[in-house]
Amino acid sequence: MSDTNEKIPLNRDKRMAWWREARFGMFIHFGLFSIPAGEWKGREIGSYSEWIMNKAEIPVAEYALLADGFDPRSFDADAIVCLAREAGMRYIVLTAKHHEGFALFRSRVSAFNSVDASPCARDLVGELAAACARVGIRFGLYYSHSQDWHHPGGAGNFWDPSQQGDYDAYLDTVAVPQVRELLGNYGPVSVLWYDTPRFMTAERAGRFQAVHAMQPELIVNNRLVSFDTRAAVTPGDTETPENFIPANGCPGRDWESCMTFNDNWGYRKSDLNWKSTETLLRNLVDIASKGGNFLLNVGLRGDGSVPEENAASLRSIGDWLGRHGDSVYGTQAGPFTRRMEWGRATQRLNPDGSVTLYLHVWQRPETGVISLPGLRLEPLSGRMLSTGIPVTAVLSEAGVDVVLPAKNGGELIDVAVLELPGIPEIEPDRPQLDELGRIVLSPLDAELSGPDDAKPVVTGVDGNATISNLTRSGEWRVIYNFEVPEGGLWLVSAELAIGAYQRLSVSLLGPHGTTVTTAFNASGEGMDDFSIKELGVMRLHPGLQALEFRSEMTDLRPLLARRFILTPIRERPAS
Ligand code: H79
Repeated sequence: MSDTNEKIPLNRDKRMAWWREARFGMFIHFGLFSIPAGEWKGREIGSYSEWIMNKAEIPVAEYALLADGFDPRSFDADAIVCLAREAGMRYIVLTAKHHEGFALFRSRVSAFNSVDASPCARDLVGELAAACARVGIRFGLYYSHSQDWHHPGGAGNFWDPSQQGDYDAYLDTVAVPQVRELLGNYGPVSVLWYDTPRFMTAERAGRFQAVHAMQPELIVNNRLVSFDTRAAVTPGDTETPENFIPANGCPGRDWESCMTFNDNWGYRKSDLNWKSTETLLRNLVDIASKGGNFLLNVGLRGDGSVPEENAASLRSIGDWLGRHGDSVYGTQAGPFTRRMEWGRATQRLNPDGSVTLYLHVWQRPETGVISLPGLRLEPLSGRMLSTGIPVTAVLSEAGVDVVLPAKNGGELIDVAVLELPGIPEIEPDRPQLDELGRIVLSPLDAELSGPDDAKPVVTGVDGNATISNLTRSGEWRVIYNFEVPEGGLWLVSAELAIGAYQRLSVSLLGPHGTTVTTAFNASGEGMDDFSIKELGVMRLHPGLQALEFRSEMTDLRPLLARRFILTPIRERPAS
């Protein structure tokens, strides 16, 4: 009886096995905030709808009255689980308690919960846990452990003095005991999703970690311990980039991009800015191509129902996954070092040593030929995943060229499958060096993303290739992946046409979606023609790097970008 001791958590690889296959999960935000749905006393309250108590500075006693009207009559756990399954999702994470402090489960340590404080007297955590168990979908819980705007001492409530109290006492009498209830009362819990770890020292985190042993298979995210110290203490099992996809994933770590369907986590009545099915599917594929999972959020309405727009979109994604699941579930990050304009790749290592390469084509070139740069291995065979139509792939000067059949009009993303005799070794990108030893990044090398109605686009060819439609700052992303031949200081300049008062920046991105270095430049007085602007100096390490270009505009001003040029600066040898 060696490894049957429940107190010993299974090692990470064993615990993560199902999660690494799963690729796609459903986040559910539900709480009292779902009732006002972004509006308080006839006034639209900005920022996230689930932050309404904070943003409208609603007193604790007044906010608690919402519980009297909490009536999730359309919360149907079986229907939600069924929808998640139809969408091809493999796990669900429900907000058991968000920052507002209201628990969606029976709690002995606080009556502020859906069973004791609301006439509905329902334990929604229990209902969803049971529904998940019935169909075998993994069940997970979000728990706001540090921020709690209701219980005295909980972090984050700056507006209501009646909520003041001792933070450690709050942890010991509310947060830790509630996590114990969640892990003890509902059968298997696969994921515990902490959030906003304000004030969470290693010692405080330890009080929660002691409880995790109740669920030996539990996967815990990286938000238990404060971000300054977590790397030293415990990084958690998963990185959790929020509302973005890191350019190079999170090398060496399991990771999951969580994302909103629109611009709120909680339901907001006025927010109809739903991402299109195509965007969501691209996100899923982009994330899979970098080895991560996609946790897509649904904000339930006040009555517990799923907005129809979300349900329809989820079913379309599931429909596509029904035909293309092989290219997503259980696959690994694609082998290519360079982003390719036509789409994204994933791969599967087969037991016999061969490799199946999946090419997700979301922008079919007019020629019908896509190239796989740096691939020096002749494919054994090729076919389209959903139709079986054969695909030819031939070695070219730069790698392998794949000749696609005509676009399948019925598919949002076509997938071509190549069988390779072994693991594809990708020749590293040659740095794009010009004759002066400078790295020149063309708009054609940029990875562009943004919301459907504000996506950067490239027009023109060669030296005139220009990134335009850079309108709403903070919403678009322009990222360059490139190889640095030599470490040291580099001057970053860019060929830009810019309007007045723009603050431009380039940031070197770290491995986990962090910013390592930033160089800034404030612009001239008026809109000008293209000219080379020096943005600043950065220290670059040799090897693959990702650079992000941004602007901070106060309003809509024109901005056009051409080449980015990195010039090595010779440092004086230290004397
Ligand atoms: O549950 C969702 C968010 O409510 C929660 N995490 C996701 C999964 C979250 N809490 N805080 N944050 C995310 C980031 C902090 C955002 C803030 Fe703000 C910026 C807090 C104050 C300024 C956004 C804008 C929230 C309030 C105003």
